[in-house]
Amino acid sequence: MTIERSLVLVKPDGYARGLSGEVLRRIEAKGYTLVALAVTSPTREQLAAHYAEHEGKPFYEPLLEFMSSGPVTAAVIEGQGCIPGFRSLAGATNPTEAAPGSIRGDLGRDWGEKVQKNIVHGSDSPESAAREIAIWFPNL
Ligand code: RTP
Ligand code: MG
Repeated sequence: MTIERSLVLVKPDGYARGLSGEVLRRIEAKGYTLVALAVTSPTREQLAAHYAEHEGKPFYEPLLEFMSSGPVTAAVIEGQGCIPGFRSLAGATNPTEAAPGSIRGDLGRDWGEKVQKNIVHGSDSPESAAREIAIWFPNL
């Protein structure tokens, strides 16, 4: 059986608010393992590859601008079911709607900006995880 891996990002809003440790704490408290960890300032090329599925959508340019606005904490996590498991820890995309108890529900809010600043990213499928891990951790 292959153990599942997911790519997690603490986005620039979460990094700037000093929430990297809190996000990593919740991942470890859940029982997932950290297998790679880095603070990095992504290039436009990296972000375009990461968000290729959203190219052409109205929030695409604001999203790339936001994701370029400061460092991010990138992690690869591991554990049975960690892809849906971390999505569940993260909560709904819109922090206003995200359930209390989730990262976005507990720590996020609407800041009245063009793009939803929602603290974290998590891979949404095994295929996305493999693709995204190769973008952020090419040596893994
Ligand atoms: P993520 O990929 O970051 O884990 O979030 P997600 O799956 O919950 O959301 P997705 O639909 O993949 O969108 C990617 C990111 O784009 C921003 N977004 N803003 N209407 C908006 O303002 C809007 N829609 C999406 C969010 O930062 C979202 O996480
Ligand atoms: Mg997504």
